[in-house]
Amino acid sequence: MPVYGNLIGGKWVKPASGRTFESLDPATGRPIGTFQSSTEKDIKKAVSAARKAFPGWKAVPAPERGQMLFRIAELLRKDKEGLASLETREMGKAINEARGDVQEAIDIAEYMAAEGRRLLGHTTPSELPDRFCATIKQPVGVFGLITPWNFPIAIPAWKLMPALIAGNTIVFKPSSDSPLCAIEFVKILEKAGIPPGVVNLVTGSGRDAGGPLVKHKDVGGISFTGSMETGIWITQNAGLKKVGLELGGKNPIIVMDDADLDLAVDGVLWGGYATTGQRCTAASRVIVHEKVLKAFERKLLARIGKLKVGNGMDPKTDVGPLVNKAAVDKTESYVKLGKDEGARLCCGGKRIARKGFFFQPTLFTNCSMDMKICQEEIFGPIVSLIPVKGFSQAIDAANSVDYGLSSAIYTSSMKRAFRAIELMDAGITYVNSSTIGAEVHLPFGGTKATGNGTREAGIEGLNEFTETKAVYIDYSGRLQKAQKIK
Ligand code: TXE
Repeated sequence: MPVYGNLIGGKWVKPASGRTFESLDPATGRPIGTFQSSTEKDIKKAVSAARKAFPGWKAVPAPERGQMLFRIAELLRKDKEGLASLETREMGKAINEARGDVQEAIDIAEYMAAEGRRLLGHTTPSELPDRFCATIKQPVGVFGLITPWNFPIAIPAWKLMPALIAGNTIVFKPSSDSPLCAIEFVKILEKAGIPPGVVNLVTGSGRDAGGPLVKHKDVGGISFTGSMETGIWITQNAGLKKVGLELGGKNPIIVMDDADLDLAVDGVLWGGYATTGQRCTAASRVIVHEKVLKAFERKLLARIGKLKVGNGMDPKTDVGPLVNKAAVDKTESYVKLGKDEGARLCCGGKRIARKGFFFQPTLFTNCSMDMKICQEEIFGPIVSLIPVKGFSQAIDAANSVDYGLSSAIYTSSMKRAFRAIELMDAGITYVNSSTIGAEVHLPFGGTKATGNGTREAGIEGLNEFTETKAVYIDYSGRLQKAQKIK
């Protein structure tokens, strides 16, 4: 079994604890590698290496940093197939989707590389004569990145690329369910010429490695994607650091009575069961106009019956395994809860008796918004159908959860589409398209419990990783006082 180290100050090293853990292939339950169970001591070393590297990296002109990001994109492109296969082996998603994950990393690397020639501030007039006013973007310093396993290359790339182009140095703590993807990704950054100490990688548990990173006084910011519980813990323990949080969703698709039902079925299948429902943007609630409920349910059931569940490496697989046994247990517990709450189980509902962590694509109907299966993030292949009487009830149902990440409406009415864009309380709204499929040049993030207002990707994605400095240059040659002070 290969044993992998941490990357600290440009060297691959073993942790102070001497302890290790294994990452499993969720399709077989077999281990694919042994990784370091790091602790506070390792985090301290990594932060110190990142601190040492910071002045040098900040001094590299941003366009030159951009050249390195372009090289990263090129290397990712060359190794796309290898990385996608690794991803499927380590976290289970269907190979075609894994390719999409690597593509997203390529896209964000190129997008942020080009930012090296922009990183725009703005100029603005002064209230005084002979005074020039502008803003510039500056790096924060050492940034801690804490990531989940569901997009084990794209999410780290979404954080690393803007952090690097802005001139920050990094300590990256990936999920213990996808450490090998993180390691192979970081090796590509090394190959592209990112100097030693600029990106450090420390594997280990959330408590023993993630916690000390969040609390470290020399870390200027934390960017986190994961569960709401951990996100809340981070805000309570990060002190005055800059914190960016992306904490998932309970994303609705509204299907109106004037919708193209076949198109809506395509959207629900893709949004609800792709990545085995383990996307923060997964369409876990489908709010259907009662007039078309029966027809929609029938069409959807027929298509769910055709989904092929299996090892993600098989190109015919639609639905891969869940990430680990805990995820299977959690999904199963929500099936029981749904039945107890009075929802009608239309199909699925059971773990699949074979090696690995497989669960049947599951559909509940007759659901209501007060049910826990309609309120809580399950992160498994469960979709709930919620009947409504009309548009305003549909909007109320869509908005009546704690989260506000993605949302969608299927309708042929322009008026309803624009109303929904206005009224759905979410960071993202799709019209006649599913809740998943974000593009890297648009901002990604949500309202309410989905986060703390930060956005990733797009131009807005740079704000999380930069400080904005206001600059005043007086060329009058005399003391000038603002606010009309004589
Ligand atoms: O998340 P955690 P898990 C949701 C989803 C899923 C559930 C649990 O509902 O079923 O969370 O998944 C690190 N200090 N999402 O257990 O625990 C941890 O090591 C610092 C939604 O994977 O939040 C990992 O690197 N770090 C989601 C990362 O946080 C800590 C994606 C995420 O782990 C820490 C994933 C601590 N105290 C899960 N505790 C989305 N938004 O897409 C844990 N970590």
